[in-house]
Amino acid sequence: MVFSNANFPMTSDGRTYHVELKRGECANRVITVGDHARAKRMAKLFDPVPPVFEYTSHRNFYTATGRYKGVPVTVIAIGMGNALVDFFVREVRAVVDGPMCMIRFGSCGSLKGAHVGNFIVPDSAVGIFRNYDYFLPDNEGLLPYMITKPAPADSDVVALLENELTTVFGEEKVHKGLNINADSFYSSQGRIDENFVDHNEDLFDRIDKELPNAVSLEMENFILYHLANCSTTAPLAQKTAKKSISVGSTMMVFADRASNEFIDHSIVPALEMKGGRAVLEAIVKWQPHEDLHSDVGSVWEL
Ligand code: R1P
Ligand code: URA
Repeated sequence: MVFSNANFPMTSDGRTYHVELKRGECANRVITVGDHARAKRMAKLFDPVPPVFEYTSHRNFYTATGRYKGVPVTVIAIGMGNALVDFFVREVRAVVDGPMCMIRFGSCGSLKGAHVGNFIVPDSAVGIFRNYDYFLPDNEGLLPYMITKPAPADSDVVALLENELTTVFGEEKVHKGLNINADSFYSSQGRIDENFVDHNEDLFDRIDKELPNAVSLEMENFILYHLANCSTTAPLAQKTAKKSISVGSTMMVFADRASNEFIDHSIVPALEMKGGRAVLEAIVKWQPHEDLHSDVGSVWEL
């Protein structure tokens, strides 16, 4: 592929560099997941018509676009961690006209009350990032982990998710609260690894004190919420400060950090199908207040 523009590389037919989608291949409603298998399972729930458009980029972003109950929707598997969220949000925003709704359907660890197989719907997220400077010899006055201020989800998206998931799984299995987005599955989620100096033995005490309403630990939501809150109305007409991405998320509890239980992976496919259907039901009910990307020439055109 030949790319022009080092600032935001694109092919002559408008494919972005990493996600590799062009206009008309991504819908305004997008569900992002970490795992390809989860995305492929969700794409099986799409309507039979039009046929599902599938694309895997050279950087392993997997996209499926189609319709669910007649509404255009995309699911994208991005892999893990903050950097991949940045690629996904920016490159997808660049090829879609109109307001967007982005929902992450992930997995997480739970801190209190939520058991393996339960669902979390975070109304906000903070980041906990390893403070690399602390691990250098002159670390006076530094802490080994940095905690950001919270970034909020959109209350309408949170309510849609909560409502659909509660209907399917029952109130006792759906938990709201603050999510922690760590930059590692290990050190900044308080896991002890004797092969490395991590200085994280008291991280859970710090979380208890500083983030008493935290319910979950995962690796993408803070960046997703942050970028959505920084979004503008470009590329339509001219750039304004108006936010153009509505955002929310839900995660299945894979690790109960209080009891030290981890999910039996044989139950994951069924849980993902049931949860995935609830997420699709939520996203198609999202109400945009402006025109969406034209159907004409798109992969979801009927
Ligand atoms: C770690 O196992 C991964 O699982 C969670 C974390 O956020 C991280 O990406 O989410 P996904 O299952 O969506 O990847
Ligand atoms: N994903 C995470 O990031 N942490 C967990 O404990 C489980 C899933």
